[in-house]
Amino acid sequence: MQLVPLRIEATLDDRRGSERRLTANIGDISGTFALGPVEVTVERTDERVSWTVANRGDVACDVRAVSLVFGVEASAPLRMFRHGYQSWSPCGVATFGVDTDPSAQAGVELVQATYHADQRTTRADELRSEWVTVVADAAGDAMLLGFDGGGEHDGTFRLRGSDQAHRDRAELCTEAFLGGARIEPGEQRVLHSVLMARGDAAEASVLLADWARHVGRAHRARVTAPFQIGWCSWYHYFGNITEAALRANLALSTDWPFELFQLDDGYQAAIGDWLLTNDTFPSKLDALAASIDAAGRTPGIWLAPFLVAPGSELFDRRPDWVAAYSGEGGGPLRTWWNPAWGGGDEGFLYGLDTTNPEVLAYLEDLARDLVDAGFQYLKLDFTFSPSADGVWTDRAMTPAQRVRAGFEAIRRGAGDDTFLLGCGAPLAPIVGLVDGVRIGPDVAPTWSIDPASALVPGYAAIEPATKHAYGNTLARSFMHRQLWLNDPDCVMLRTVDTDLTSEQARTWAHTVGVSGGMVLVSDDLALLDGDARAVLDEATELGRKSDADAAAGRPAIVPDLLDEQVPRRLCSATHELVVDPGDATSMLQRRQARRPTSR
Ligand code: 9PG
Repeated sequence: MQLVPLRIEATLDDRRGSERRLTANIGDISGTFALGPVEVTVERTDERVSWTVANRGDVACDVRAVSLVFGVEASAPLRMFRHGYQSWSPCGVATFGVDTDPSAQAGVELVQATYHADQRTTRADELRSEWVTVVADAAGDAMLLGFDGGGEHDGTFRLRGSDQAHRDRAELCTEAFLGGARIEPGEQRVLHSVLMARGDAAEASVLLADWARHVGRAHRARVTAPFQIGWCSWYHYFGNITEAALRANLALSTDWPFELFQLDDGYQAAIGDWLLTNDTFPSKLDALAASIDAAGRTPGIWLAPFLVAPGSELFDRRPDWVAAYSGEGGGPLRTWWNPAWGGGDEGFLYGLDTTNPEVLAYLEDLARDLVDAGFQYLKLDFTFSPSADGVWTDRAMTPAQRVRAGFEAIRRGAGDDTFLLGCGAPLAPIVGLVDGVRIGPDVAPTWSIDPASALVPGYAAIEPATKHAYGNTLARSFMHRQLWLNDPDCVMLRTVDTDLTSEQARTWAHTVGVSGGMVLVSDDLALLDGDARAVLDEATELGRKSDADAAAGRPAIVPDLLDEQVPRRLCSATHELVVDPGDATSMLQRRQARRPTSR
């Protein structure tokens, strides 16, 4: 497989909301290229493309994206490992010319803003991957391309047909996504380099682990927290959790090996009013944390720090703290929709403006207050919110910088010793700030759903289903302990109040175990018997071994990552799990030989 440099493209947002595309043809990739007012310099060595973008004009320029476009010389069919933008975005292999981007079916910007860096609909023939990708040809030659960071801007790889006449001839765009960030006259920005590595399609997950280790080291990934075992209130009680139910589970947890005890969504007075409890929680937060602490567990709490409900006290006090919609009519920027949360405006939630220093000070104080109340673990959810297109106070900041600024503020307030879990989180911008990251969609007390029943066409795989969490756990196993601790989402142990069979529950628990990721139980403990406990013990025993290997630089690998839409094999140093994703039957085998260690 060869990548032949063809063009540089720049997309500028003009003041009226339309795009302006500029192109420069290139022969030798290294050089300085003018695209209207924009100047791009590129330097390529064997394994790396370094580049910068500058504004050489005399007026400010809103740069949406800058891309290097390569022609792909390879034998068809081409396969692409699609890595998703945030925690819940589906990941897995797709075939060029066969599969499509979900946005091409949906065309719903609120949804696309949630699951992708660029919320605009892709071209019809396009496949995209965020931050990193592996492309493989028919001969099994594979190439990894990955940005060497993500704190300054997002990075998107787009595999698309070259033009109307040659749709089958593929081009690969490596795109620095700046989201319309304003670049002043004379200003130059260094872009994240693109790293390239070659290998065998069957070793894709080893290539990915090598990339993740490199990026993790370069950005001081937080990878030293102990192996996590805990309890989370969400997947049995959901929003109906009460203080009484929380306390009942705490009392029942005595004989369970939980270090963490985490309260999820349902305690808060409103989205945005995180320090106030609602009627179902008569105690204040500090009293709840004290009870958890007295039981010998680490108190954990959920919040969606960058969202605010129109009916909240926070919005009432500071309506000027939200970003604005840039389209006709303006108004507060809606970044999520969940009528169950209440709060007026038809269930829409607004996005706090993380480019406003006052908002950052509020986030820092909020995190400090939660830690002072006794919580040493914060689950930070729906954190994609600052990435949406809109009018933000500081127009120079990219979406990635807006996300990172919010996390930085929370880390400042929470201190170095608090475990931060990113959820619904854009992955690339938060390396070095979080200890753990949710790496897949929500589990549910059911294995799979009918894709035809999807709420949003094309986006079935984001809906809660244990199979969806399973797919991402395999696809992102390479990240564990290289970039953070992976949270595959909770094991589902109960055998009543569930559609999961005990074999499906066990398959999922074994998947979590072999992945080495965090092991969280989320059942009403009153429903669990000795068999459930045995499954948890199997998962934690598998998990501790796999986790220790990941910490030594060898996360679990997936030999069929580029062969199957939903992979079937997950291998730690000691075990191989083989799963039929159709019905979740599985086989767990002890491995004979240790696989070769990577670099
Ligand atoms: C609390 C929950 C739990 C859960 C989180 C998150 O795409 N969606 O519509 C969607 C809705 C909810 C959701 C994820 C995705 O769940 O992952 O663990 O904390 O919030 O509300």
